[in-house]
Amino acid sequence: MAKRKSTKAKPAAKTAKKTMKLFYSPIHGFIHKALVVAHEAGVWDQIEFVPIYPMRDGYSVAAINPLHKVPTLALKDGTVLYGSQTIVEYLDSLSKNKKLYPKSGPARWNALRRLALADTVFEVAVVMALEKNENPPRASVFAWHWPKVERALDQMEADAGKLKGFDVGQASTLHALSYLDRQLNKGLMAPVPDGYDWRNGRSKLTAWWNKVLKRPSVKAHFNKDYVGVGTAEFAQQQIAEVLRAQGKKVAAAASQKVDYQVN
Ligand SMILES: N[C@@H](CCC(=O)N[C@@H](CS)C(=O)NCC(=O)O)C(=O)O
Repeated sequence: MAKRKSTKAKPAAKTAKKTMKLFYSPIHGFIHKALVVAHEAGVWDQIEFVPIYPMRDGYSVAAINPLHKVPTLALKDGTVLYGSQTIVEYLDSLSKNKKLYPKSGPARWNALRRLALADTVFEVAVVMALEKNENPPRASVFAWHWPKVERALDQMEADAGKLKGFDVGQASTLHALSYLDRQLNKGLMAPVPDGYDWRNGRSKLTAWWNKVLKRPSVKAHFNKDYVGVGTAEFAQQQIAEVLRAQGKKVAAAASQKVDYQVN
C-alpha cells in the first residue's frame, strides 16, 4: 500500500512546538486532504508526522484507534480523532486563515456534497485496488464500482466550472483524483479501460487540477519525501506517548514489535 523507500523520510523539526501527532499513510504521489488542510489551516508546524504502513507488522495503530486506520490524529491530552472527515474539520477549526468550510447556506452544502462525492470516489478506488490483489479478482466488483467513478468524474467536471476560492470539497477532490491516478497508472480491470485518463474530455476539471497543484498546501507534500521518521520503532514510540497521555500503562519494549499491550 505504501513504498518502503519512504522509511528514509526526513525527521520533522522542532519537536517542542508539536501539539498533535498525525499518523498517516505516506503514499507517494497521493495528495491527502488531511495534509492539504493542515497546511491551509497554518498548523503544519504543530504536527508531528508519523508515517504508518497499516498492512505492515509493527505499525498497528489499533491501541489508539479501534478501527486501525489512518489518518489518526492524537492531541496532546491523549484525545484521538479518526475518520479523515473528523480530522480535517478539526484542523480547519484551528485555522486563523480563511476557513475551508463555508459557514452556512448553499455554499456549505455544496462544499460538503463535493467532499462526499470525492471521498466516495476514493473509497471505491480503494475497493477496486484491493480487489485487484485478490486471486482471482472478482469482475463484478469492477463492473459495479467503475460506473460510479465515471459518473462522479462527470459531476466533478460540471462542478469545476463553478468553483470559487478553495474549500474542503476541493481538498477532497485532490485526494480522490491523485489516488485514482495512482491506481489507473498501475492498471485496474475491465470495464476500466487500459490507459484511462480522467482528464480526457474533462477540460474544466483538468484546468482546475493544474491550477490547484500550484497551491503551497499541495506542493508541500505532493511527490516529495515524506515528513516524519518512517520506522516501526518511531511509530510505536509515538503511540506509547499517546497512551501515556491517556494515563495508560505501556508494556515493556520487548512487546513493541507488533502491538502495544495496554494494561
Ligand atoms: N473512512 C476512512 C478511510 C481511511 C482508510 O481507508 N485508510 C486506509 C488507508 S491505507 C487504512 O488505514 N487501511 C488499513 C485498514 O483498513 O486496516 C477515512 O476517511 O479516514
